[in-house]
Amino acid sequence: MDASVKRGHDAAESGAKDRTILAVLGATPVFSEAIHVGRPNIGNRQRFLERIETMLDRRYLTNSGPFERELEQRLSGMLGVRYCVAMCNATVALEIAIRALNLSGEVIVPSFTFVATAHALQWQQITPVFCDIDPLTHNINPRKIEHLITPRTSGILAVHLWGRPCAIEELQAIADANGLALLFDAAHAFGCTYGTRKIGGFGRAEVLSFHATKFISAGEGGAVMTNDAALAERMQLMKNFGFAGYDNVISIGTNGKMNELSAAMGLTHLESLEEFARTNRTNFETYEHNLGGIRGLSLLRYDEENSPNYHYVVVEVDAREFGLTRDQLVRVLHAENVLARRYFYPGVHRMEPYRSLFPDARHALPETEAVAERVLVLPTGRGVTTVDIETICRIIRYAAENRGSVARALKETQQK
Ligand code: T4K
Repeated sequence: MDASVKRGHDAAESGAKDRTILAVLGATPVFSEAIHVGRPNIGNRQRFLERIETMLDRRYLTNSGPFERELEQRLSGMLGVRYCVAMCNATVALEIAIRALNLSGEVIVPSFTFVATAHALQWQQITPVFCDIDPLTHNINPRKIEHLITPRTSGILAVHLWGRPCAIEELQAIADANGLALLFDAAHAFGCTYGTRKIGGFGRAEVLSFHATKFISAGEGGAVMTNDAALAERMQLMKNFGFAGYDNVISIGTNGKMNELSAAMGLTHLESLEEFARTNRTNFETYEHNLGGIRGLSLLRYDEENSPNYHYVVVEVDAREFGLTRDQLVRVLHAENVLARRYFYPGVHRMEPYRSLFPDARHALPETEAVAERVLVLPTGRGVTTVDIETICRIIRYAAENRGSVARALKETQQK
């Protein structure tokens, strides 16, 4: 047994009443090594290494190589979407999709997302107009969109946060009624569905991420999925400087290509998708079982109907009920080497350049502000064991049971 895990066991068995059990109260951290959110899932090493050998043998490393094209075909087939344009990461994929869709002026977007969603707009002088979320789903609230539409609005960029699908039909109806393009940031939603239909085929296009921390990773990587042939063609051109053949540049472009190393990793990891999904699900269930009954702590649920990938384990801390704030709980966990993350705190509208550009944005985003204060993402994936998770849950339970002494200890260390 791994030493850090054994320590977790020992700590767990010595009982909840022991007030010195938590590192913030003076104990040794339960985990000797950091337990991360976002540790990459690693698939079959042998298959990956074989692909690398093939890549080296054929001396084809990038620029629409065989692995990149194979990945595009695999993704189109898997998701039932006509075209897939693989890219170097989801941020560039978003930028290219936005440009190829001719978005301009203003685009409505949630603020409760990773900053890349808004940056992809602002990067090309399009104003992100932040829309509040539904506190239950954490996704953009369709009922808050219409009053944000102005003559300058060209689109809606919605995010399937945590892999849970947006209210897609309502969003499409609003987009249609107002002549807006609907684009989805599906960075979290690979493998998920909206009812029986796979995420990837909705709106004008959907953008996937294959970053190291994602469900299926290519190290760095992304893709745009679309059923629109002309759009796909524009994006294929744009991701390769606008080249339509040797010496023939027919549009503005950039370098958005996925290299063969990443494509080889993406293909390999796709072969382990079922296994990764099973691990995520088991981890989620372990959290569910072990966090049950802690007042003021709620685990965000997934709807089986939407084939969740369970890639994010998200809890919400109600400070009044739990007895500690979310940030105090973060300090408790970090002291134990559990690097839980406050995604997506403090909300994009509170990050630069948006904070300076739109200093009053928060007034229209009460749910975003409240959720960003409550949410905590816990470690999962193949890098954590069931025992790790049980130990993390015990730490949280102890913290709740000893909230008074924990709060005092945290205050003292803050004052020092
Ligand atoms: N849209 C949405 C909704 C997104 O969430 C993202 C990315 C994007 C768009 C843009 O996609 P990409 O352009 O990245 O394809 C991480 C990821 O870097 C980012 O991809 C992801 N969302 C976001 C949710 O999380 P950070 O700043 O938290 O990354 P970092 O370096 O702190 O990594 C997280 C943890 O993972 C660390 O504690 C260490 C661990 N880790 C990380 C890497 C890279 C490892 O153990 N091994 C690794 O190789 O943003």
